Amino acid sequence: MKRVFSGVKPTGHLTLGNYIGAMRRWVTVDQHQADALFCIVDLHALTVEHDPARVCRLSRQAGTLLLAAGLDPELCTVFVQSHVDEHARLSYLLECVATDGEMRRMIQYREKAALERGRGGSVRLSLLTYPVLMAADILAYGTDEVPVGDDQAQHVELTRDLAVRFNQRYGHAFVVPRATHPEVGARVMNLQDPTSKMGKSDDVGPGIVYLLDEPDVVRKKVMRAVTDSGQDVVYDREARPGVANLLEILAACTGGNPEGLSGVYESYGALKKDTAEAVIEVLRPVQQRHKELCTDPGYVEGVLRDGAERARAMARPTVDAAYRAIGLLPAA
Ligand code: AQP
Repeated sequence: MKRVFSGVKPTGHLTLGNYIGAMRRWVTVDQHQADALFCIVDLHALTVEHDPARVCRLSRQAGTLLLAAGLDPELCTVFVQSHVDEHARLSYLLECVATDGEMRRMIQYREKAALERGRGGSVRLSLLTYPVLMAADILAYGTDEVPVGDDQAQHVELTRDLAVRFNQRYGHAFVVPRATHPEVGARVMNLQDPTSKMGKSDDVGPGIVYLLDEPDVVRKKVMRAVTDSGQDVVYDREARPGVANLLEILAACTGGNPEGLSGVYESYGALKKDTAEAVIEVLRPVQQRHKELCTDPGYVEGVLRDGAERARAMARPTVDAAYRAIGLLPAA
């Protein structure tokens, strides 16, 4: 059975982008068809300025939401990255095969570093090395496939490069993974700025639909989505990014396709109304289950504890073998 690994970063409340771009596929496909691991990658949340109590709270919330979305601990492994030391152990080895130039070319690094500098802050070294830790997350488990949104494609490509390089230099230690992306909704855009990704830690709140937004809040955000001055509903990502984004969200929520749907609508208002209702319907069962799970925090904690134990057992042999391969003296 193929091995699948993916993760979510507790840097903010999870968004519709996280759900459509990644989580939904984890629930409907990956956990059924693969030996799948889903990780709350909390170490990654420390790469930008953070509030310790908030990261802790968001990690717990992410665990609850992953289960609320439908991940089943009987079918897959759900755990927190910092509970499994092998991620950090392997990350260091991979830093010894990655190069400084490679890291500085990463688009997400450049964007986030610019943002930090723009806010007058300094850039943490861990932001630069983040993709190496992500590579360790993936390679520690002998992962075959990494289901992610488009924004993570470059990081998975780097992971492949590092795996190949390590294997060539030190002998075969890692499976070379590949990224998989959803057909529709691989990049959900911000409703207020449809040329930027809907990111959970972005500042533009009204442009982001959070998984726990009440129906009225969703309606308000979608109805106020930026479109353009045209009248007709046309699917054109370049010329009409706002309308294209709404069509893609609607398609992802209803199982249609954006081009086909564009012919159905004669006004932006009708498109927005149907999109809002479709999003509300998709979020309804997740929110209901989330409410139930919040009454039983011990259950979520137990799932994460068992998950970490299983993950540790899977990662340790691979990481130990990599330590030996690179020339480190095994502990007696
Ligand atoms: N807007 C999006 N459209 C499609 N997929 C998305 N993903 C994130 N945003 C979108 C996918 O969700 C998974 C988990 O993402 P992450 O937690 O690793 O963080 P990220 O990719 O850096 O996305 P965020 O939400 O924008 O976080 P911040 O703002 O902290 O950077 C991934 O598979 C991702 O592709």
